[in-house]
Amino acid sequence: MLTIAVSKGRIYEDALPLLEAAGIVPLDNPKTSRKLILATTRPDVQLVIIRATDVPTFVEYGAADLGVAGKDVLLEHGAESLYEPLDLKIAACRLMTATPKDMLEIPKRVRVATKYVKTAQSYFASRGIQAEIIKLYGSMELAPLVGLADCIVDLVDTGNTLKANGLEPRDLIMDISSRLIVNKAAMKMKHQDIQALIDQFKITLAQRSQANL
Ligand code: PRT
Ligand code: MG
Repeated sequence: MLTIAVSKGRIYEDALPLLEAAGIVPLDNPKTSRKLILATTRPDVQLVIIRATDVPTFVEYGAADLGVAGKDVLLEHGAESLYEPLDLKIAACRLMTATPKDMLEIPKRVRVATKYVKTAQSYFASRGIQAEIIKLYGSMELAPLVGLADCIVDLVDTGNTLKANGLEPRDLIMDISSRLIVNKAAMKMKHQDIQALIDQFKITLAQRSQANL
C-alpha cells in the first residue's frame, strides 16, 4: 500500500488532476466527506487528508510514504529528513514582505509578524536588517493595522488580501509552489512503486509545460 498525504483546499484541488493522470482517483470527496483516509481507484494507493503544515511530519515519520507540501511549509519544517524529488508547480504563489501603503521604507529595526518564523529570520538576517519576529498562526494582515508589527511576511497570490487591508507587497522572498516529498525509508523499500509514480508525474508536468509554450 502507498499512502499519500495531501492537505484539503487548494493543494488537494491542484493535485487531483496530477493524481488522476497516474490512475489515482479518490473514492470520496474531502469537501463533503469527513473521512480522513480516502481509498482510491487504485487498490494499492490511499490518500490521507491532513493540515498543510502536518504533511512533512507525516512523511518524515513514515505515516505517509509520499506527500504534497508547499515550499513555504517545507522551508519552515526543514527538509533534511525528506526527499523532495519533484516540483509539482501547483498552488503557486509568492512569499513576500508587505507593509502599510503609506510606509516609505522598512525600518532598520523592524517588527515582523508572520507564521514563517525561520524563513523570515534568515531573510532579514541575510539583508543585515535587525528583525524582531512575532509568530502568528493566521490573519497576519491585521498586525500592522493594530500596531503589533511594522511589516508582515506572508504568501501573496492575487494581492487582494493585502489590498483589502491597506497593505502592499514589498520584496519578494521566494517563489513558492508545491513539491512532492517522499519518506526516505519508503523510497528504498517501495522503490519501484514510488519511482513509477514520480515518472508519471514527470510525464504529466512535461506535457503541461509543452502545452504552455
Ligand atoms: O488554511 P489552513 O489554516 O487550513 O492551512 P493553510 O493555510 O496552510 O492551507 P492552505 O490550503 O490555505 O494553503 C496550503 C498551501 O497552499 C500553502 O502552504 C501554500 O504553499 C499554497 N498557497 C498558494 C497558498 C496561497 N497560494 C495563498 N494565497 N496559501 C495561502 N494563501 C493565502 C495567503 O496566506 C493569504 O492569506 O491566501 C491569501 C493571499 O491570497 P491573495 O490572492 O489575496 O493574494
Ligand atoms: Mg489557509
